[in-house]
Amino acid sequence: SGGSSESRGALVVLEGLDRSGKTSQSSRLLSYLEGLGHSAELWRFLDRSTDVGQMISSYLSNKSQLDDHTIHLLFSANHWEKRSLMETKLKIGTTLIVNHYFYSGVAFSSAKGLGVEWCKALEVGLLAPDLVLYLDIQPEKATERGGYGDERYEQLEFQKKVSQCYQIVDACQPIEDIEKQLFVRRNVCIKNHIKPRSNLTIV
Ligand code: NYM
Repeated sequence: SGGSSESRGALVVLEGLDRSGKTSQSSRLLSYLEGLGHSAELWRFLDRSTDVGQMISSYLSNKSQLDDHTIHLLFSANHWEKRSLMETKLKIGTTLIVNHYFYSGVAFSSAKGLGVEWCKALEVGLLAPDLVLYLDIQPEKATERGGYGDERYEQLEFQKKVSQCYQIVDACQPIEDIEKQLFVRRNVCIKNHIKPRSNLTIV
């Protein structure tokens, strides 16, 4: 039965700042799954193989200038243009391990000051992951890992902002501060009717 939760592949997302180790871990995960005889593929966003991906790539390498909203729309379009292939693969039983997804879309764009709700709205309707693995690294530590390249977002000050926008709650803060942050997030979830997932669901 095509889309049943038993036969479909899983959508596994690795998230985290640049140089958090997503690529290394996802290729290890891929080998592991293949070793167990699973059908699995490694994907990444941004996906530079498409026309939209090329536009984003040229923006990131400072070859073109784009307004912040416009680049967010392009990143979102890059997720959307892969949606149907993603769904097809999952339905035929292929597990997808995906580096960066709309969480990065929202985190990187809201770090520039765009409204979180505006950023999120464009991603509603994409396929919801079954599992999100967030690789937590301090931005300062990430720069020590061989340094960044020359892409636009690969700068310490910006990565610090992005890391706050991923909304990971630091459990070492005062108890009232943690509660306050969880309260906001919980209410966002309730408002958006987030439910437990079994079959393929959409955001
Ligand atoms: N990025 C990635 C975004 O700003 N928005 C998105 O929606 C996604 C998927 O693009 N610094 C950022 C994160 C990276 C950059 O990704 C390029 P890659 O595949 O790590 O080179």
